[in-house]
Amino acid sequence: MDKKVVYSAVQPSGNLTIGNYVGAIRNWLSMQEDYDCFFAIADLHAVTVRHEPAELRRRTAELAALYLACGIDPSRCALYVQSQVSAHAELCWLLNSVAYVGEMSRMTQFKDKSAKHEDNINMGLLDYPVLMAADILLYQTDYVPVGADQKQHVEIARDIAARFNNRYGETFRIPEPLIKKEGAKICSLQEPTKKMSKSDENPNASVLLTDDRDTVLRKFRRAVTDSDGEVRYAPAEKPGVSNLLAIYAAFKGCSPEEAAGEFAGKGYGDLKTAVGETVSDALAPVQAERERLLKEKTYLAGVLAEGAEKAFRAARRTLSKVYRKMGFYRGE
Ligand code: AQP
Repeated sequence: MDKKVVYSAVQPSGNLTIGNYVGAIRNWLSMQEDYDCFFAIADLHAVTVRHEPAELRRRTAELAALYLACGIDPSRCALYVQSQVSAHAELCWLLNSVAYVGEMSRMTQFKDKSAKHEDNINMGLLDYPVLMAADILLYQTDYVPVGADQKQHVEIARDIAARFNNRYGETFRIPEPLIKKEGAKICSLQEPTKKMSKSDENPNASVLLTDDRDTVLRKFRRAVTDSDGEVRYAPAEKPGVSNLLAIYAAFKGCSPEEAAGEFAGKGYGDLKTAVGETVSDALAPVQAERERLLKEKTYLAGVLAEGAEKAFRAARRTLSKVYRKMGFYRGE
C-alpha cells in the first residue's frame, strides 16, 4: 500500500524559535519512516513582508542546515526550497480563481500581519493562504503537521480543495492538520498570551534555536510570570508560569501537569533555571551540527537540488491534472 503523504514547511523569515522547533520540525522526525514526507523551506512566503535579499539567501541556507541538524534525513524525504519548484507558484495562480478575497481577508494571520506591517499590506500577504494551499495540495497531502496557529490555513486549504473538486471533478486529496497537544502553542516569554514568534521585535520574547547557553538562561530568568508565587499549570489564570511549564514539558517529554508536580513547593526561580538548562542542553548538539553543516556549502546545495527534483516529480503529476481539469489547451 502507498504511504500516506506529509507536507510541512517553515519560512526563512528570521531565526527560528523553540516554538517552530517544538510545534513543527521536531514532530516531523518520527514521520520520515512511515510517511512520504515533503519538507520545504518556504521562501516564497517569506517575501510577503519586507526583507533584505542577501539575508533571505543566507537564512535559506541556514534553515536547510538547521533541518538537517535537527535530524531531517534527505534520503528519507524531499527536503527542498519552495522557490526551486516552480509548481508551487503556478498552482497558487490557478487556485486564486477559486479562492475568495473575503475569506482571505478574514484570516487571523492576515489581520495580525496587516496591523504589524501597515505600510506594506501587499497582495502576497493576502494571498499567503492560497500559496499555502498550493504547497499542500500539490503533493496530494494527507497530513500537515503544524503548530496551532496554522490550523486556520490548513482549513482554508481543505475548503479550496473541496471547492475545486466540486467545480472541476475529483483532483485533490483533502488534507488534515496534525497538531500535537503538547507544544502546539509556545507563547512569548514577555507576553505569554501571545504566541512566540521569530519576528517579534522584543529580543527577550523568543528563545532562538541559535541562542547560546547564557542567552537562553537569561531570557528565561527574565520571563514574565505573576505575583502569586505558586508553580501551577493553569493557562488561563497563570499564562506565564504555564508557558514555562509547557516548554519544560515539551523538552522533557512529559505533560505540563507532570512538570508542575516536579516543582511543587519550589519557587519561580527554580522553575526558570530548570527550563533554561533543559532547553539549552537540548539545543547544544543541534547548534554544533548546524555550524558544521553551514561550512559544507556544496553538500547543502546538492541536498537541496536533489530534494527539489524529488518534489518536482511529484508536483508535476498534480499540476498536469489541474491544467487538464480546468480546460487548458494541451494540443488535443
Ligand atoms: N509559538 C509557536 N508554537 C508552536 N508552533 C509554532 N509555529 C510557529 N510558532 C509557533 C509553527 O512553526 C511552523 C513554521 O512557522 P512559519 O515559519 O511558517 O511561520 P509562523 O507560523 O508565522 O511562525 P513565526 O515564528 O511566527 O514566523 P513569523 O514571525 O515570520 O511570522 C508552523 O507549523 C507553525 O505552526
